[in-house]
Amino acid sequence: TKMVFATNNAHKLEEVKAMLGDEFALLSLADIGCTADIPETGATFEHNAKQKSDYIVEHFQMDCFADDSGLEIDALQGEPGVYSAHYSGSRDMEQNIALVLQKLGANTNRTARFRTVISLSIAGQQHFFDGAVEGDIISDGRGTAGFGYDPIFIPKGYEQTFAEMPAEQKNKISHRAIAVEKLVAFLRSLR
Ligand code: ITT
Repeated sequence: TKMVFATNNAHKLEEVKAMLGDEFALLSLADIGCTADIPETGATFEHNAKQKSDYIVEHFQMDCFADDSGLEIDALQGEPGVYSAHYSGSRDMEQNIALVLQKLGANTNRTARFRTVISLSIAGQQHFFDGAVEGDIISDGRGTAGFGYDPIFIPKGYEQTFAEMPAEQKNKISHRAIAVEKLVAFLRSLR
């Protein structure tokens, strides 16, 4: 049986498909003919992830999961956090990155983390899986791979930004990879 991955973000879909491989079949929102802009109005990743998976359960009655994620910067009291996708008021990532760098200015505290919460609804049951990766925000973006804030984030213990790494490497160590590993372990335990 196939699960819906409730995302409108093509990069997330591509990353998660690469992580799952052939073991679990996914349907995208396009595959099920869902064109809605699913509301996300909560103050936490958990709340927003569950809103997205609940929407699919309510309207399509299918097993599904959703990913809510973002970048938490310590010197900005955890912002952009749940506002990561439209921090500047627009979804334009050049503008969002520019705002983050402007707010950080010359602050020497550059520590941050990416967080993902996955909300899974399967057979009427609700489950959450999370992942985080610590790192530092640099002052000038580098690299063209990945998406979102990847050009300004260097994971701890590495020298390249997520946007400089090959996708296979980001997909081994990312916040999303950690959450998806937990999801996969759970799905295997159901078999
Ligand atoms: P869906 O809600 O449709 O899944 P979205 O892009 O709106 O897609 P979120 O609400 O979870 O997703 O917003 C997360 C934002 O955080 C995303 O748009 C990026 O700007 C950023 N982000 C999340 N994961 C990231 C990653 O792996 N690398 C870089 N930035 C990421």
